[in-house]
Amino acid sequence: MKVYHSDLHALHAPAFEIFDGGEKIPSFETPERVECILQALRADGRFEILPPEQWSLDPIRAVHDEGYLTFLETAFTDWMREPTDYEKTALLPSTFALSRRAGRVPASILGRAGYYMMDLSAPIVAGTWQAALASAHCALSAARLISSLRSAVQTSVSAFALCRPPGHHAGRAFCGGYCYINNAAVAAHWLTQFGNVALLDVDYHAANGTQDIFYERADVLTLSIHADPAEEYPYYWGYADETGAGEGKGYHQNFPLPFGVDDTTYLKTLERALERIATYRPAFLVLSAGMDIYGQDPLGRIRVTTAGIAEIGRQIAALALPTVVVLEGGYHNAALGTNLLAFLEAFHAA
Ligand code: SP5
Ligand code: ZN
Repeated sequence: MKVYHSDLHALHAPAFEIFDGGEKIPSFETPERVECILQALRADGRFEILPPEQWSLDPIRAVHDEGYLTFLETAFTDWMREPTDYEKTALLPSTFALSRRAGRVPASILGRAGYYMMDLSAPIVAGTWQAALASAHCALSAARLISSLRSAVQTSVSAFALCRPPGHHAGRAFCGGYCYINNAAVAAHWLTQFGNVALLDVDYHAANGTQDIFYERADVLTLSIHADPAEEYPYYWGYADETGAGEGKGYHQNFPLPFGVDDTTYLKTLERALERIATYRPAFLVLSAGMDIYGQDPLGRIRVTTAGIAEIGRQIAALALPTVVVLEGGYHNAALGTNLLAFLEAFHAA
């Protein structure tokens, strides 16, 4: 299986995040995550690790707001230019734009940070923009590969985008939850030039950014299985009654799960999601694959085992669709490689 990976991910390495209760902790989302995964992929021997291709900004502009992208690109430099009596390593706001009146973007860098950031777990550091771009390029390159192979071969094809930073919490005009550019959404939109796309998100957290981006579209069916937002981050999206709007009515589906669910319950829920995808008959599948559903994950409270993760992969692969697997979360570094190999096992070409 081909894997797209860029060394540039390491340019994004925030030293901290602001956790619950305002606690300043080392970021859970680290460059080491990718090192763990690469090590496992190399040891397996069946993966061909490739750098992403060059891309213009157009496919990213197609799903993100222009002002937001400019903010991402320039925010760190603008922040560094602000005179402060302390040393700056990252940009985070201390206010949030609850009313966020469309178009009224403050000139101040801190004002813009509050406008475009949904929480305190997506600090912008020196290399964030470059790393986020490279991450999106990995997803796009994987999408191009499966779109080109699809016409050439009979069997379904898959590729893995080793994306970091992750993307599914990033909406059209906001970052949050370690996410800046919505890699899976960028790939899914790019693929719509060839046919309809289903985007299934199995990360532990609700795919709020993906939901935001495609909520009014019928050409990308979005589904997310996750911990109940009534109890878990991202709290304000991911409820079962959010099913799309306008043209997109009926083309978004959330599957909130209570804390503590095991493999059996998870797989039953997955079955419902897969039935919906089968009915939709997409030309492509984009998978937002977060490994934080794993029972031992430090951020997760769902009890899926490594064997469960393998079965989830098998069930999804049985759709036999050309598939881009996009990495999202997963913070139990010691098990990350093993879990990802288990998940990808069924996607290797027969
Ligand atoms: C891509 C991804 O997985 N992002 C996750 C972002 C989570 N942000 C942390 C928010 C803090 C939630 N507090 C949970 C309490 C756990 N006991
Ligand atoms: Zn997650």
